[in-house]
Amino acid sequence: MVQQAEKTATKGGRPRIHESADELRHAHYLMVMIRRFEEKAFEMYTRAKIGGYCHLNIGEEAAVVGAVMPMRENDWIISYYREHGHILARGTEPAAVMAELYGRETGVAGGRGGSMHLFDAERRFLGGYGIVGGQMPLAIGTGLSSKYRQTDEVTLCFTADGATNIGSFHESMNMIGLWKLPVVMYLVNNQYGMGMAVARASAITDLWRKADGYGIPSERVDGMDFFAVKRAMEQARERAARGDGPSLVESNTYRYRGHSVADAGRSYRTAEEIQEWRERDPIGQFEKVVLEAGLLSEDDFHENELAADRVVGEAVEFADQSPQPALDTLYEHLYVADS
Ligand SMILES: Cc1ncc(C[n+]2csc(CCOP(=O)(O)OP(=O)(O)O)c2C)c(N)n1
Ligand SMILES: [Mg+2]
Repeated sequence: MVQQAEKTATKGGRPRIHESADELRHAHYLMVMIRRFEEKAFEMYTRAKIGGYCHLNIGEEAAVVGAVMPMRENDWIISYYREHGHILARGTEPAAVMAELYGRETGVAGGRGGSMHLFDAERRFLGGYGIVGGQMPLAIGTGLSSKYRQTDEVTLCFTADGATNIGSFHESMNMIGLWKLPVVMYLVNNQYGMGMAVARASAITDLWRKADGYGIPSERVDGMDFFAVKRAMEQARERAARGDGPSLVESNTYRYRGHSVADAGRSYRTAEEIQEWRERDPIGQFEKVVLEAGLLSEDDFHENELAADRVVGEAVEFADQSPQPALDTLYEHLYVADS
């Protein structure tokens, strides 16, 4: 029980900043760029440039960048369908991501995948999955492979609050815990699965405690605080890399927009609730802390905003000018059995 009580405490206080000015500038740039990218994706969806599904990370920028930044080049990242920011934080070209949303030949998946199936093998970003929970069993595979080959590679597996109620979460956690795989299960709790509040869908609302059943250490962090997320993820990564096994980090955050661009997001939550979370905006908080510490200036932030606008503008131009996949490539990349 003592262990339980300790674990219940959300990490209090402001974690000390150990990043260099360049690292902070980069973190800020990524968060701002992701927000601008997502705002643009929304706009382009409403202009019918983007079709299919489209789930945005607006509001989740600290939860995303703080989790991806500590990962090394040879680590694996597996995600779900709300992953535009995840792949952008990994360093994939925004133009190739936007082109994928447009379904163009130049997209990261040749225009075949779209918003929910972003992929970048070179950066070990293994998707992008539309089936809730479908990504988690894959982390058993990468984790087992990394351990078997005696590497110090770690798998960062994104999951989310709604997905913790699905069977594959529990089956994956069991195998990851049993085999002590080098996996960091990262749970983005944005308070809703579509229109379903956590408390209406999950028997317990301390989601990090679901790891207890599998002997996996876990904690909850403030997902609106870049530094809280990054500290927890650094530790979790380190733990896995040195062979001490998996962990689960729950990040409490919020999506400002609806579940997907087709959902106005108002019917199941109040304007006051949205406003309360907006007041703890991850980019605003980051700027305040870093300014107060005298590590970056307003000019630095402004430069990043201009750079993000430019890059996102260029991404849209690139996607607009890119060709559709050629008709005679329709059967490429498919498993089709000859009859
Ligand atoms: C197996 C399965 N069941 C249902 C759905 C429909 N669905 C898509 S997203 C979603 C909610 C998942 O919420 P959460 O895991 O919290 O992720 P979030 O969208 O909030 O990031 C549901 C039920 C699906 N895609 N797959
Ligand atoms: Mg959710």
